[in-house]
Amino acid sequence: MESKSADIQRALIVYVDFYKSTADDAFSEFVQLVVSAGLDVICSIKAPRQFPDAQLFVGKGKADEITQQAEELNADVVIFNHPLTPAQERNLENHIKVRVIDRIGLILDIFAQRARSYEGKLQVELAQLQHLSTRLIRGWTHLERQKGGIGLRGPGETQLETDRRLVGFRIKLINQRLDKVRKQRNLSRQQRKKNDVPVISLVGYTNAGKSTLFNRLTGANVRTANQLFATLDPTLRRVEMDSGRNIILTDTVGFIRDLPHDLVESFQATLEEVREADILIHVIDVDHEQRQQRIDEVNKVIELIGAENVPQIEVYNKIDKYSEQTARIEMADNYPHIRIWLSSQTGEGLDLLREGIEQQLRQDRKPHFLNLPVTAGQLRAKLFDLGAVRQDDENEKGGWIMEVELEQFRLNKLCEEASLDITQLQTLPAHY
Ligand SMILES: Nc1nc2c(ncn2[C@@H]2O[C@H](COP(=O)(O)OP(=O)(O)OP(=O)(O)O)[C@@H](O)[C@H]2O)c(=O)[nH]1
Ligand SMILES: [Mg+2]
Repeated sequence: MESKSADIQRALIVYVDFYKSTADDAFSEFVQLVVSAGLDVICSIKAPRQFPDAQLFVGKGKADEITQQAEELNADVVIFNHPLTPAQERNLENHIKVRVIDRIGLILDIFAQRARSYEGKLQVELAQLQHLSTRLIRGWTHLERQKGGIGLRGPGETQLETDRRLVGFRIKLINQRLDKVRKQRNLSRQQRKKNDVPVISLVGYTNAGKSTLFNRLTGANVRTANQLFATLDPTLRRVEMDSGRNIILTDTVGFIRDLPHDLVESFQATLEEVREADILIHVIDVDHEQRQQRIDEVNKVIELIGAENVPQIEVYNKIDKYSEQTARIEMADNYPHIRIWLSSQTGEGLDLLREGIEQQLRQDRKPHFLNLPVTAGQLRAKLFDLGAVRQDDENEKGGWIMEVELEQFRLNKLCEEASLDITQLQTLPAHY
């Protein structure tokens, strides 16, 4: 395929398959990633292997084949579907004489193209610099056709030729700036908590339909696209529910299998919204063959950021693609999660979701009876701050015996923050 625009880069993609079983889905996802980065796939080469070669990742014969194809087809870039070590990347570039990008470099490039907010840009730059710092030693002079474009885009661009020390300095600076943003975020979050506005965060695999659902529920106009990582920066909107209760809904970056660890680290600030949420709406593409695998991947990231105890509403989205599917609500396998089948596109089943959200919010707020030791003064003060205390008496040991009303999830979190074991504190109403 001839590319029409001079900006579009011609990519030769190399798909190395260690697993075979997941091959089809993983391959098409890889192609989708490359296309989402705005590249033209001119050729794909598959390479089944048992384990990666230490020097070239693929075998010598395969590397020769790639070199020949890249030359013949005039490729601008060669992209691998796996992470490469800095040495492998360098060796491959020496061999092929064309820029080589690995899966992480590719995802980082998409992120750099999408980042709009100050915070988003900082986060991407941090991840790029961390990725880069291990690669700086190789230099860039071994490539003849060096130009901009993929892997050289975004905030990290000017840093390419500087040395490690400077990069380290820059990383420190960005971390300081991100710290500031994070503090600001914490402040507004505390304010929201005080106002008792529950926060509900949309999470899910990339392209599952989070932004489409967000727009449906809020009337907002967040960009949606049949593209991986269409959304990068988080968006928050206040929504009034039928009962008159306000909630805050957040839309954010999607997840993908083997999300680079550095990336999750740099996106901590954004993902904190997820950890601190009162409810997660986990959006799932019902249409997808690898549905369960994707659900597991998302739950893995949720665990990684410490949000595994937040109650989930599982939304099975895009039911309009199947005539036999109808909108419905059911209990999920893992209580207290519920599952709702709907279509964000047609709006069918949206009323069930609204109802489910209200149900979940009501259900979660219930009385707890606590027997607090004298060392739990701070926890007690926080419970008062939240307006959760119904009754409060001293116990015989100088501590307190209390009745409080709040969400189980919030209580768990407060106890965790105070390093107290909730099971040791809970008591029965009869003892009260
Ligand atoms: N048929 C159908 N398509 C849908 C539905 N919901 C979303 N889509 C399509 O799915 C694609 C992805 O939708 P988005 O809302 O951008 O997905 P996202 O989860 O925000 O994706 P990222 O931001 O890239 O992580 C778009 O082409 C939508 O039009 C639905 O209910 N039915
Ligand atoms: Mg989106």
